[in-house]
Amino acid sequence: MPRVVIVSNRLPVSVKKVDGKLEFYPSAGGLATGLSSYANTGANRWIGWPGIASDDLSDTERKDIVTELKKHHCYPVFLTQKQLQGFYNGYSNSVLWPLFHHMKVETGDTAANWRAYKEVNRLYAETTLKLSRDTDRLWLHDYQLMLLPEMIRVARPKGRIGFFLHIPFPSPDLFLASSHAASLAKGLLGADLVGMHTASYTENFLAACRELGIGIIGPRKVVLPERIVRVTDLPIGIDYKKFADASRSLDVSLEHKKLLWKYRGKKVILTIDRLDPSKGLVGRLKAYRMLLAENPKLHGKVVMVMQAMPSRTEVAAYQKLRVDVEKLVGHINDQFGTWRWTPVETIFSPLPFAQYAALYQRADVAFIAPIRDGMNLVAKEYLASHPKSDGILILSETAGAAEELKDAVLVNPYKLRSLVTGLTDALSMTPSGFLQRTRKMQRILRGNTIDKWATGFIDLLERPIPLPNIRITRALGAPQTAELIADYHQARKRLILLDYDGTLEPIKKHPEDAKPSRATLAALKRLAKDPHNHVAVISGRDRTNLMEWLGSLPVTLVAEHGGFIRLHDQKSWRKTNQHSLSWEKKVTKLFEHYTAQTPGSFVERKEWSIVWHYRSAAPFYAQKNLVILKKLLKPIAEHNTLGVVDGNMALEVRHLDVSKGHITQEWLFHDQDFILAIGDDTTDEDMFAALPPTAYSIKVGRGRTLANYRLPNTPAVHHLLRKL
Ligand code: GDG
Repeated sequence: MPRVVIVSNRLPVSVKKVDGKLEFYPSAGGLATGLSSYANTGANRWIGWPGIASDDLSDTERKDIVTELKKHHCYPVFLTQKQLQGFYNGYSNSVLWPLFHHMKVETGDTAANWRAYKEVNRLYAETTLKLSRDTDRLWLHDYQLMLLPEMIRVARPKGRIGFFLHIPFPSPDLFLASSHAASLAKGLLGADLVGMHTASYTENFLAACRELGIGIIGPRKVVLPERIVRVTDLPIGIDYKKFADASRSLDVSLEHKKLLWKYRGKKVILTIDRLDPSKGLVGRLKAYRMLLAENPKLHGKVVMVMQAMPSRTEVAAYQKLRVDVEKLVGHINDQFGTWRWTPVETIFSPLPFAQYAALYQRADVAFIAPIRDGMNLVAKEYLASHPKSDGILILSETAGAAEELKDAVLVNPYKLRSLVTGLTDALSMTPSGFLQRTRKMQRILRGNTIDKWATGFIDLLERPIPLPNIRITRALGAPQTAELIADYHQARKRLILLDYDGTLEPIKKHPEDAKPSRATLAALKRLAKDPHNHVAVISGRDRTNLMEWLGSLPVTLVAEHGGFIRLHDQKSWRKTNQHSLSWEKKVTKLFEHYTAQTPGSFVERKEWSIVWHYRSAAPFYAQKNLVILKKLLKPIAEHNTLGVVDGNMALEVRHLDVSKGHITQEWLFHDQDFILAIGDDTTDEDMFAALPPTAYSIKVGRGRTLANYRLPNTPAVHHLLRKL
């Protein structure tokens, strides 16, 4: 087995100085807790920062740290106060963290912080290269080290490099708003494998690469000129047994007994988090306050235990959060508390395992409502801590964990009412009423432990990436254009196939706004006038729409991606195929369900297909539900030979025998000596695929394609058409 070298910002063992003496202790936080059992095997190494600034250390102390850490297979990267300020507090936690959690970036986006981020990533790269061999598998972690894969790749072109992002990958438009988006994305693409917790995060990343024009984007991969990068979702698991068996330990059962006595007769609502703005602590307190205000009968019967481990205490937003949380807790306790009852109890410090494991066990309800969270291990640990399946979990639908734990009481953390309803529901349930749901979630967690996750990642890193079947597509430059024009003029029987939206007219937010411009009408009229030409506009639009806009022109119109045709010299339309649409009901129901959950999206029903448009929907919900919809549609599509096509901000389901490819094939029997086909989206790929190699096929814009040539945009298409 090749050796694995893990690199992360923090080591799983931290150092602090107490009364001038070095003390070593386990680091808190998701990654450290999760991977330490995997890394402690001795065969592997872990490189990272030991948690103390190097300015505070003498040479001897540094040596002592190196020696002690080596016993845990850990190797330190020493950082100065100044480096930590710019790289960690500045760029990582005041820019990347809020940006990736869809929160406002208020401070930190300065040139100096970005410089520090690059400098420290370089330091990690140098240390990693020094402490690893060419044959090692390098596993790099998280948002603090996004430039690291590329930096290592330059020095080690053949190295095996994996990267895992523990936080969400934001919606592409938010990510692309960062002036460093391209550097960050390219940084990640230095890896062979980029892993993230959920499919919607990987889709976001791929969409961002597509927008940036980096490589060719395939399903779960980015094809670069020299390498292929696999991009996959691999949700992190937990050490299930550790929590499930905790009650067998004497320490834990002692703590549990104490809690049973302390909270006798009360329902305990538990929150455990790092004290972090993304965790939604203020929202949870407000919801609890509203719950108490609306339900006097709960007074004295419930208690909220809020453990919030201080974190990133040098960042202003985190300092403010502590003040806000304490203030709100004070208000709630003043407003509702009595001498016998404190409605909210807080613990602002890390706890030993026995104490927080006991809290998990005692809690009737875990109230986990982050605003956004890569995964959230606490939710999983809570469920594992209830072997009798008697715990009730409230979970934000915006936490990565919600994609696996669908049976939790799901809440929308942006809506106070949803949080209050979640609490009310959870408190009114009996554990036995919730038993089946908890059991189901526990089964999922037992099947995906942290060990399986880690070995799964390394196995995937080992696996070769199959080369996709991609034709080489060149830009249609001046020499190619000249050749095309010469061929056009020599030909006597020409076929010109033009897509409409995105090809003749730019894509508009509302499809009805994309009326044909004067240039489009003039180009079509001029081309159609030549008796040697057969011009067809092949569109996804419906017949009425095409008739209204282009019906007066002597061009062939093809509606609904090949479902209907009106020939240039005829008035009426004909159906190109006869198929029953028995699948329609099922698909419509699915689409309608997810439209309700994706504000701004809508369903369009065409004669041959059903389309879910999400261009105007909130990107977070659109991306998330798009992934779910695709999964749910797969079996229906297979059973009914349907195509599920990713269009331009739209998902279309249609019969496979109805496509631009089929209609294109119908025409190819007419011995044309010149064929030109231009299109911009995935439905046009069917048309390109059906063409003979001698045809000129042109893809408009970026993205993977079967076309031979590429033009950048609609003005370039018009420029070409004018030359014919
Ligand atoms: C990042 C992502 C993702 C809690 N209290 C104590 C303590 N903990 C441990 C818990 C849990 C961990 O801390 C917290 O993990 P989370 O996943 O909830 O959150 P982040 O720290 O933000 O982690 C997150 C994770 O990475 C993994 O990929 O899930 O989305 O933000 O394991 O048990 N540990 C100790 N004392 C405590 O008082 N020792």
